[in-house]
Amino acid sequence: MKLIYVIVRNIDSSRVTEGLNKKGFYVTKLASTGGFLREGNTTLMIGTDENKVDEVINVVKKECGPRQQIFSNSAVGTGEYATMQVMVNVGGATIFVTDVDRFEKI
Ligand code: 2BA
Repeated sequence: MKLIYVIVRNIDSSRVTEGLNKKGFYVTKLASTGGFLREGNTTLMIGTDENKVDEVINVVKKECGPRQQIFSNSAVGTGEYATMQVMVNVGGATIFVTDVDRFEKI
């Protein structure tokens, strides 16, 4: 058995959790904080068989893989409104796959 830790941005956590639940995976959500930015993120714990690890990673990729998004920002310049559109990178996840010595539900 494997225990997978998936660290995602808070806004992506519900989509990833729902995607995993729909495929029958059990998920525990932990509120976590990144040590570098000191911002809240979400750590998901998924216990599953070794042969299903790739399926979990594929769901994570599908629901929150790195992607680009157009971000519109309105600003007041010299008495006029200017709308600036920039492409920003969003999404992505950090994944750890660990061995589980023993798993019991009592
Ligand atoms: P990411 O590498 O995408 O990491 C996002 C979050 O995933 C991290 O939040 C941390 O909570 C977790 N994480 C990533 N790699 C980890 C690891 N090897 N062990 C344990 N947890 C890990 P933050 O620590 O707030 O980092 C946010 C972003 O800042 C990182 O995005 C990375 O782009 C940058 N970063 C983090 N640490 C850095 C460092 N020591 N030097 C330069 N940039 C760093």
